[in-house]
Amino acid sequence: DLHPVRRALISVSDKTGLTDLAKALADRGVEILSTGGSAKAIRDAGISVRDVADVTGFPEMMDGRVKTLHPKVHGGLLALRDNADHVAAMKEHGIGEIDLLVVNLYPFEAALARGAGYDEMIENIDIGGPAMIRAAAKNHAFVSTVVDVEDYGPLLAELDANDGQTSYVFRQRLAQIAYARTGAYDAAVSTWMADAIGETTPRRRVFAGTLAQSLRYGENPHQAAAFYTDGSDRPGVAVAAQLQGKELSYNNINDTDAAFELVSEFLPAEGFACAIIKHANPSGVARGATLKEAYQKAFDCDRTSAFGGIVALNSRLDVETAQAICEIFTEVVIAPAADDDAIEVFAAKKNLRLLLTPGLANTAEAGLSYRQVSGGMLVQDRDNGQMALDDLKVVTKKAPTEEQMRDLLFAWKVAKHVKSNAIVYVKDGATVGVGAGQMSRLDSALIAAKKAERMAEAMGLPQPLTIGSAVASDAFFPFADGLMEAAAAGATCVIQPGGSMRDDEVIKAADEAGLAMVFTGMRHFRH
Ligand code: 93A
Repeated sequence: DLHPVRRALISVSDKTGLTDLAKALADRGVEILSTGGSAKAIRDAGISVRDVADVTGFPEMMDGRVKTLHPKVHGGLLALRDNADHVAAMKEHGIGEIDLLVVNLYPFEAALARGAGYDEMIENIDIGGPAMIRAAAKNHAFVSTVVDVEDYGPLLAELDANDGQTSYVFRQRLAQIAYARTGAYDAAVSTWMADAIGETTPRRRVFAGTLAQSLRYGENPHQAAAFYTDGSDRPGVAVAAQLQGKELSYNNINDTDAAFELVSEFLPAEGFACAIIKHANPSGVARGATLKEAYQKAFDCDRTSAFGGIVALNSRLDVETAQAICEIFTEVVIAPAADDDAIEVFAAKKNLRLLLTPGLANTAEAGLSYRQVSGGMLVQDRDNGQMALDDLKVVTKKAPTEEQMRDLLFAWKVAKHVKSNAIVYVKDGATVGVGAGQMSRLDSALIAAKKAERMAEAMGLPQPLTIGSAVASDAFFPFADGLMEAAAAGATCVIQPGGSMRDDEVIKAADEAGLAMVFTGMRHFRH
């Protein structure tokens, strides 16, 4: 199953390592065919090369749109060398075998990343390249297909180990990589087009990413993992610049994403905000008159859980906040920007990663979210639901005061980012109890209140901060019990979607307990 490499076709946009590869191939007696720019670079390096145009008898034309789309190329890639008819056809039409294809495609993803216009994007859609890659990879029984600069070294090593030949297993592996590349490439084109024409429905979409990072392991050390980016320019962990600290782990990336999406709910124009995340749920979220105050209030919600957490900030990190963060062990800090002296404070903390993003994420922006299940993928619109004061409906005799309303909306925004069943108590612009991920809403209410009690004890407060708080529930209270638990914990106002069969019962219980309650009419499940 060894097959010799006698003739190679090289056509690359990314010229990295090109002349070294060409030289190494020429030194091994390989004849090189190549397209315009690649051929020029090879020739300029003093290496012998033949133009594809010379082979096909056709010049490259139409701005290069047609250069390798020719039977002399595709026949040479696709012909079965052990099939008499194929061999006869090659002979009859003067087609020479191509044993090695080295292609990297027009940089569509790079054009996307720099925000190129429609026409430029169109010109960056490679046609001839993927056609050759797919042809060569199909014929991996004989042909080696290299689509990644990273595989130049292994290719040469393979040739040297096998006296100028490649093994079947090696070609198979290259073919699998080749189809991953063409698949991801077309997925990027389709996804770009969907955005360009405003197609947001989850149907008829394709998903693929570009490998951004091989991770040391997944959620657990026995799981292998990698991080793929989808080329989106949405601010967040994927596009953030890491200023210091070791590589992010799988869990870090997941938690940092949760932290940043949450803090992005709070526009800097409306004040400083901070979210601290543990295991994808907030241990605390707060606003503050200063960023440091926001951090400290978020920290105070659950000082125990904040240890080893991920801190997301909605504003430029300043030195005072950096110093406060450094008082406990923190895994990651993500912010839109940072002052030089704040960066200096972190520099002493080698294990802390600082990520800077180009602004906050737009939480109202349309987009898709997907998750994998056994046998498939679930795709839906991103939860970009927004709630303004005017959208709220007061359902109790008592209406919330302006101050309560502010806390209710704050609690609602946080609840959107807490795993269901979510119960969030808020007081004075800070969470004071978060109940997450319980199978019963009542349990979430109980746990959040319990945690607030523990914090009050630890901080030497006369009573838990849930006394006089606002409470949010991500979905309706199916019964009055959860609501009554919140009232028992000291909540005085409630925000929830409403829509339960027993809404009347729940409203009546709220009135009897002297609570003010508003309905949002919108649910924020998050599982
Ligand atoms: O415009 S194309 O789709 N038409 C082609 O026939 C074709 N053949 C190769 N683009 C084509 N290519 C691409 O040109 C390759 O995939 C590679 O990215 C690029 C190399 O061009 P050059 O050697 O002129 O720099």
